[in-house]
Amino acid sequence: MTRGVAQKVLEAHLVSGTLRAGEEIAITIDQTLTQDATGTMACLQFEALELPTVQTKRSVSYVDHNTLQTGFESADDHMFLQTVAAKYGIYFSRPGNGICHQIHLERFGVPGQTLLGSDSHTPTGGGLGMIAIGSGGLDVAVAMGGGPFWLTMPKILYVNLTGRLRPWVSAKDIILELLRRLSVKGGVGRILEYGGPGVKYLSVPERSTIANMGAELGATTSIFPSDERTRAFLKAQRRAKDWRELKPDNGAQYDEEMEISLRELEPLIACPHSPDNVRKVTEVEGTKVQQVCVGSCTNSSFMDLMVVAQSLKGRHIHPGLSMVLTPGSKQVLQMISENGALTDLIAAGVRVLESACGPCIGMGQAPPSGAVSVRTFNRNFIGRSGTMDAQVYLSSPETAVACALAGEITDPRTLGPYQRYALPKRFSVDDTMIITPAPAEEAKKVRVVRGPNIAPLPISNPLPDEIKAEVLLKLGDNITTDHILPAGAKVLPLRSNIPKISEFVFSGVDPSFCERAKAAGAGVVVGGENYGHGSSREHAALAPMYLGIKAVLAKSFARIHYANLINFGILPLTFADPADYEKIEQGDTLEMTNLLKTLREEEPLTVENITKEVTIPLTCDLTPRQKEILIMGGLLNFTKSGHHEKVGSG
Ligand code: MIC
Ligand code: SF4
Repeated sequence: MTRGVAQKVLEAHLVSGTLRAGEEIAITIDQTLTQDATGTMACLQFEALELPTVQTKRSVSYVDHNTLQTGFESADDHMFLQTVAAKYGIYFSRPGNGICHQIHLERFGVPGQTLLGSDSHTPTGGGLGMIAIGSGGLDVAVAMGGGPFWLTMPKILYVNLTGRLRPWVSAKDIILELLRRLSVKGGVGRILEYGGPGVKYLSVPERSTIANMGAELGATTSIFPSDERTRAFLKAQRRAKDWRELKPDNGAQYDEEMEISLRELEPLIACPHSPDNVRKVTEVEGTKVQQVCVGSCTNSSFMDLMVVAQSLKGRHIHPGLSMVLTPGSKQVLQMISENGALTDLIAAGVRVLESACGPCIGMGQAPPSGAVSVRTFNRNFIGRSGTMDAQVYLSSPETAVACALAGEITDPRTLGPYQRYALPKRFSVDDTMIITPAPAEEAKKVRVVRGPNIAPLPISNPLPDEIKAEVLLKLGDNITTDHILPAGAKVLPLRSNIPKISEFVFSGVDPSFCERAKAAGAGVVVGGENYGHGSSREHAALAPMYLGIKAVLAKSFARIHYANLINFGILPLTFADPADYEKIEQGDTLEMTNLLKTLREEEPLTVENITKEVTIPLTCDLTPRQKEILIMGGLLNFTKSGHHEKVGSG
């Protein structure tokens, strides 16, 4: 049997099922990653499992999202995370050390291993040849406890890269081209495996930019082979011993294939308000720009920042705009400081912030009203920047710096000669901002510090046999988890406090939602296609659960959110006929009876619209394991009951 890279890594980790697209499989997890905005919940959940220590090869807890510390909340969360890490054998990356995905590449990722992270951009690790998957925090907590990760085996889409990029065209343009072709739904149920003659021209950070934004395609993950370029990267990080080769068999077979000719690509840009609204930069040239942001886990590597610094050297940003920079990690910041590039950036008028997510998650630097902001980030959902009517564009660092100099959207090819920055022979390695777990004896003595912002985990109840509830909200297609539960400087510090954060559920869509849900006591939400795409935040399931949401009815769901709904005992239901979406209005009362028997005996699922007097057939794609989780009221109850060992070969 001839296998590709993804199949090889999955096969080596398979503990249940067979690698046939559509089948439920379980894989062992070598490494986990959490970040502060999802990590406090994951840690509370891990504590609830009552295990003495993590069971993975390596678990790392990062602080990168909530570093603004506008009040005591986030600082308290950091203390909580640090002490939990010390107690349970988790590496702790301190605030200021940088963005989880960037650091994980630099210091921890290992080709051929599996990584599960409570952040949707965890697939960044695919640039190193890992099967790296984003999930809700509870799935990560279970993996930290040694449990396998369950997923539906995706189709494998082979992306054959041919030729070589031309000057001023970079890795970001490759993934923008994929988004242009496939859309934000195009990767759902797929792993993207990259290969072909073009791969050897891409360094690990470039590959990781592409793998990172596979999340925007809705893909389960993306993976590159591990080759000499991978070895060079690990060697430069002084981790040559972590390298192993990983390549597809000759004639490897894939479910689907496509080709991208790198030579033919031009600078691309995603226009407001979706990462797949991609145009050629030349098509939107001349649009005035008020803000340029460089950074985020997509484009904040040393090489990305060097392209920007070199282009700005001896020049100044346009007076009509503000430019901010968030380096990906302390390593990157230190290196641009050591080689003088930081001086060039500062001299050019760039506002340099700390190494963190920052403006990418709306933690500061909200653009002015109605402003155009060009960002090297990965998401431009409406309002995510902190300004509801801002027009956010996503581009490569090359395009961003061209815009910064001209004050308007500009094709970087106008900037003159281009020097693609080569991978340094040596990165500056200094792990002093990573706290290594203490020996078990010492760890036992650690007292976990819980500030007042850390509220206890809300309890989810077993599934009732009957649900009768009002449709509290009816929404359209492509609802993101940012719609369901926004982030930003006001809301993000409340991630450890479900009662408080639940007040913001759907606040950008319908500010009365929380109050109405509380008054109703129970409710249903109706959505269109690809409901819940974007961030992995399980709060987008947990907080609605807290408000009494019993079911979400949609035309289709995004993978991570679907799993999160199940994990917190909310029924994710799909219309058998998408046209039936029209048969429900906000305010209607829906009823489902005999649920337990229907689920267990695989009888046809229907929902009764009592208001409209119609019966609506539903499809049930739930696996036996997922049904059991729902019936028990969520994954925590299920795991604690020891069920995960019994149910599920699916
Ligand atoms: C994001 O980019 O939306 C985030 C913030 O990193 C999220 C995680 C979160 O909401 O905490 C993600 O991508 O999963
Ligand atoms: Fe942080 Fe932005 Fe990356 Fe999310 S997408 S992990 S907020 S940098």
